Amino acid sequence: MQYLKIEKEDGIVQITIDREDKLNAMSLDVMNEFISVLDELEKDSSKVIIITGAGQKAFSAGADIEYMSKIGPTEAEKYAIRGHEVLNKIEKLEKPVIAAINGYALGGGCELALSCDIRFASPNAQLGQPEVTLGICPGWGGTQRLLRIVGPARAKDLIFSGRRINAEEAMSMGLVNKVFSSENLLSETKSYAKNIAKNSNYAVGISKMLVNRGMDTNLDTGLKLEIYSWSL
Ligand code: DAK
Repeated sequence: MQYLKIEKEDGIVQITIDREDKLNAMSLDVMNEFISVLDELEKDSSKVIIITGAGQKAFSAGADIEYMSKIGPTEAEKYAIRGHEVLNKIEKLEKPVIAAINGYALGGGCELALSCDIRFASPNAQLGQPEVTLGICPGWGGTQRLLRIVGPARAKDLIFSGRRINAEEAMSMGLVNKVFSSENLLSETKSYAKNIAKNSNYAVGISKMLVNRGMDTNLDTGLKLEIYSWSL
């Protein structure tokens, strides 16, 4: 791995996007490495995954603008699809994934955090979907996942304006679960992950699936899925 740093301890896996000089922007190489790691995590005995960014400044400043400005249509399509594959894999992974947002989480960086189950942030975090300011619309699920997490009015406010919000505002709208000081963000996230890891992997995984599926279905179907999960 060149761009992802992987640390494993007691069933907790920390994935750090390691491109500090580019504010952890996610190029195609970063996305390809994510696929390899997630493929492994689907099968191994790890219990909880934490995603964060290297350094003190950024979780991820988003898709790699420099890379996007240089590629043609074929690579652009590959890049777009890859991004969706990564975020879908995170969402569908039958293990909790926690984003530890230690600075900028913009565009694709915010969308990466949205695909996680829980979001913790440090006070210097800045979240936003600035794509419209670049003449594009969010492309890695921002319109859909943000909608489901904060509701249509807030999602439209953030997407139409492209404005950045701080950790406190993000928490007030349910976009961030909790704010920890920059020094404690990772240790608190790990200790939270360790508490989850004490529980049944199977039960936590099924619960994740049920909540996720429940957001996209009606109550009757969601309740039937819950009943069905007991007999699995
Ligand atoms: N990509 C590539 N490099 C980036 C970057 C990014 N997103 N963000 C920052 N960098 C690089 C800078 O170019 C700079 O590199 P050097 O010049 O030093 O080589 C280095 O990181 C440090 O950045 P700054 O010097 O700008 O640092 P500042 O503290 O002054 O500013 C900033 C921090 C976060 C405010 C600023 O860097 C910034 O505004 N960055 C861009 C943030 C942004 O707009 N992010 C959204 C990207 S668009 C789609 C799929 C996905 C997407 C769209 C479509 N389809 C499927 C169609 C996703 C789009 C996006 O994510």
